[in-house]
Order: sequence, then C-alpha cells, then structure tokens
Amino acid sequence: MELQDRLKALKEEYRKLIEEANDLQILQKLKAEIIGKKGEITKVLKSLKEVPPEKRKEIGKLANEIKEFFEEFIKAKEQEIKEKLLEEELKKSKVDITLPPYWIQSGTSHVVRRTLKEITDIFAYMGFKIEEGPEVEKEEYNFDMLNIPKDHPARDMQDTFFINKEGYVLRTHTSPVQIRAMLKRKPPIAIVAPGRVYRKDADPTHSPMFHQIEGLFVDENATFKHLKGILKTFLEAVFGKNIPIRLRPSYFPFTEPSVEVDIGCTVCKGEGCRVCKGTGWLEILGAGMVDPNVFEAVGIDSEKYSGFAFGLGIERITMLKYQIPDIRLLFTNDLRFNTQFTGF
Ligand code: FA5
Repeated sequence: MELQDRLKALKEEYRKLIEEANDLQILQKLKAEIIGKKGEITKVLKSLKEVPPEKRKEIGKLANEIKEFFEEFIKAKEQEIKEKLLEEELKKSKVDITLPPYWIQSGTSHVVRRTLKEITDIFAYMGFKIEEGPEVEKEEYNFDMLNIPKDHPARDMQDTFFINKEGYVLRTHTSPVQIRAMLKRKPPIAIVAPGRVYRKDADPTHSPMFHQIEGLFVDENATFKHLKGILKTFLEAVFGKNIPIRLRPSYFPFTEPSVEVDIGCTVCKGEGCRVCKGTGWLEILGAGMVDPNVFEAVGIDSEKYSGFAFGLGIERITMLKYQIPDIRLLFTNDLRFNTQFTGF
C-alpha cells in the first residue's frame, strides 16, 4: 500500500476508535498507538528518509496534518469524557430535597451526671473548690482517720467491698477526700468532692455503686449557723425557694454534733404519702461539725480551727427531684427512661 493510502487508512481507523472510546484509559492507549513516540504516525515520519525525495514533502505534510488532527481530536474527546463522568457523578450524589429528614441520635449526659454537675456548680458558685479522690481508697482514710476505728460499730453502717490489696477498700463514701484535702493544705479550706462510691447494698433505693458529694469547710470561726446557711442556700437552689427544711440530731463518727437534714416531701407536699412513709419529710443528707479527733488525725489545731462537713447521695436527690420510684432505673440504661430528662 502506498504510504499516503496507509496514512489515510490509519486516520480513518483511529478516528473511529477514538470516537467510540468512552473512558480515559482507552483514550490514552489509542493516543499512544497513533501519535505516541512509538505510534503509527511517528513511525511514518521516521521512515520518510526512505521515501523518494519528490514524494517526501507531500507525505510529510500529510503525516503532520494527521498528527495535528489527532492531537486536537483526542483533546476534545478527553474533555468530552471528563464532562460525561462528572455529570454521572453528580447524578449519583444528587440531593433529593423532597425526602423526609432522618434523625441523627446524638449522645447526651445521663440524668445522674447532670444532677451531679448541677449540685457541684451551686457549691462552686458559693466559692467551694472541687476536689477529687481515688475510688480505691486507703482503709485508713476511709475509716480510721475519720474516727472510725477497726472495731467501731459504725463500720457496719457502710457495708464495705474489700479488695485483694491489704489496707485498701472501694471507698464507701466521699468523706476520705476530707482527709486528703486537710493533709494537703492548711485552712481556710472550702471544698466539695463529687464522685462514685461503693457499698454492699441493693434494693429499690440502694445501689452497690452510687454517687455522693462531700462538702468541707474549715476556718477559724466556722459555726453551725454557717453550715445551716450553706445547706439552706443549696437546697433552695435545687428544690425551689420555699422548700421546707428541718435538721434532726443524728450520729456520724467524724462529726460532732451531727445532723440529718430533711426536706418537705416533694411528692405530697408534707401531707404524708407512700414515698415519705407518711411523715411528710424526706431525708436528704448528713452533716455536722468536724469532730476534733479528725482534726487531730490530720494535724489541724482544733482549738484554733473549727469546721463543718456534709455528704449527700446524688441518686437520692435525682430520684426526689424527678420522682423516680426505683434507683435501678438509673443504671439499666433503657433509652426510653434516659431520654425523658433531655427531650431527645
Ligand atoms: C455518709 O456516707 C457520710 N459520709 C455523709 C456525711 C458526710 C455525714 C460528712 C456527715 C459529714 P450515709 O451513709 O448516710 O452518710 O450516706 C449518705 C447518703 O448516701 C444517704 O443519705 C443516701 O442518700 C446515700 N446512700 C447511701 N447508701 C446508698 C446506696 N446504697 N445507694 C444509693 N444511695 C445511697
């Protein structure tokens, strides 16, 4: 075949192939075959020296024209394929604004944690610093230094989980944080210590793991009146301005005198019901003036300083605030229950 005819045939063949190409890879392959370094047209151009001189110019011109044609043609085709691909991509990811929206369930804090934060914030607002202590606690801090010696009957009040490490327990209350705070710094001290505590206890109002918040105030002239004022401010912030409050004498080894604080029943408003067992009152926290023996254990001069402490159960407050009948509801993590407090 004459070279000219061969060039024309090549042009026709590759024009068709390129026309039909519908993906960039195939297009690149065809481009290499026709005008690449080892492509058909290049081959012709290279073999020109073997062509008789009178025909060389004409064939060379034709070959170059075809080369240019394919350069343009392939470029246009490439653009066309890219546009088509983009269009397909856009079609696939098209947003249908007529579809109903779907709900993304986001996490939120648990009602116990919210109550804990609310209470901590109230005390922080009054100037108390937040203090933390470990949940695996020295028996010495959990009991001994709080004036609860080994054989003291008060230890039975708090059924303890012992661990297989001599001298350590799962803390039964947040009161050991009092000891830690007083060992760490000198008065004046005003701290609250929120956290998890553990007791061998399980019924509708008692759980083996629960939360407490401890308060401790130590200064030169701290009195029972201050304690009462702080607790009144706190309880009114949680339960409302007109909540009735009463202090009953009680006993804790680490405070003297000790009291238990009751609020008017939130369910029957003092009439007497099942929740308050007909009394019209609900016990809410324990408190008292720091026992001199505790001051002595931590090396604070009880002649110079006085102080008060209080401790309350967060679950109990949560249950009273939201009228939750069984403490176990707080720990079973049923979303139907949990979401009631946040609205989602
Ligand atoms: C104490 O734990 C004292 N440390 C409180 C205290 C601190 C008194 C400072 C004086 C000065 P008590 O054992 O009463 O006290 O527990 C305090 C509160 O924890 C109780 O009123 C109750 O609300 C809560 N509580 C006790 N046991 C459980 C339990 N198993 N589950 C849920 N809440 C509990």
